[in-house]
Amino acid sequence: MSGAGAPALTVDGRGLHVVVVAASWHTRVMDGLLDGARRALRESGAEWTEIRVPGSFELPVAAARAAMPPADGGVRRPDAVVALGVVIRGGTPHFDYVCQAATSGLTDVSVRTGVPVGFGLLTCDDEQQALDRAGLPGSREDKGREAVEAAVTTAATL
Ligand code: DLZ
Repeated sequence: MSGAGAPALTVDGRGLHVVVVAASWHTRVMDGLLDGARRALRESGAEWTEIRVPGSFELPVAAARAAMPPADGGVRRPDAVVALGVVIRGGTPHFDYVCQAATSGLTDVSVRTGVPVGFGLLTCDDEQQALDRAGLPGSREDKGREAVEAAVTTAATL
């Protein structure tokens, strides 16, 4: 984890199954977030599957489906979900609506299901802010990794 006051986590995901839900807007940043998440999952020993959706607005419904699979579908309920997306401010209030919907929707999924949801949604004023946090070569931070570390640690603790 990074930032003032961030904890150093020991991340052990052995025996855990994680679903990564990822939006598709802003390809370069998303590639960084996904690679950071994959590296952290691999290092933790967790198994994972990935679901891609078009935009960040669609992250909550994908997280809900993942956390609440149909009872008779033969699908294992995951131990954690990790949501990855990037929203960049434009010239209209659309940014605020997408950020608010994604944030409250993901919180709702987590609290209602009891499945930890790692919050890897970047909400940025411009692309450079997002690239700085994308876990790419030259980035200051790796928010994909951080979202995995938080979700896996919480799942292993509960
Ligand atoms: C429409 C839209 C816009 C303008 N910007 C973004 C963005 O920066 N990041 C993102 O993940 N999604 C964006 N979207 C798409 C919405 O999330 C959503 O996919 C559409 O409104 C269709 O429901």
